[in-house]
Amino acid sequence: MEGSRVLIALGSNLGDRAGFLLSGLARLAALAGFEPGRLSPIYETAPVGPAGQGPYLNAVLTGRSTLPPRELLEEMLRVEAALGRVRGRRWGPRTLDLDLLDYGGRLLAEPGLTLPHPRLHERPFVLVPLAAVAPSWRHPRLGKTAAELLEGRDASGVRPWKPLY
Ligand code: PH2
Ligand code: MG
Ligand code: MG
Repeated sequence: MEGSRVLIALGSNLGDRAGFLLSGLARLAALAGFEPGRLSPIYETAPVGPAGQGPYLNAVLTGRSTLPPRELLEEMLRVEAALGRVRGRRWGPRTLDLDLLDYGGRLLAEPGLTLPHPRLHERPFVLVPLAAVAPSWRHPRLGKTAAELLEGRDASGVRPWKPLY
């Protein structure tokens, strides 16, 4: 497949967290117009946002998309909904969150779709798996790699989760 290289962040902190991440991956892989590349290791991460929610599992997936960014995003939202995502508080607990981090290095600022993802550069729970799976990727606006963006940040809340095999 041709298409554009994309990066997707996966997160879950409710129920069978690893099951949601892997079901999300399987549903993304089944989309016409999206081809998965590599999945990072899974990390267990301290929740950022409202208190009283449990720890997350987070990972980052690389892939290629022939769907344009908005259509890919809509498919991602459908996958979230199919896996039981109910939208509540901003940054509150969720069965599956899929965030489009980057779409071929494009810069975009539209309602509901900012590229690259506006907070990725300040979130160790994204940067650690991103650095593991796409070490040479550069932030299209800031010009730094994920490893460079991580420098000086406290990533102590991000720990490797138990290996799946
Ligand atoms: N996602 C959020 C809010 N807070 N914290 C962690 N550790 N991991 C997440 O994926 C996460 C979060 C909003 O999407
Ligand atoms: Mg998110
Ligand atoms: Mg989201």
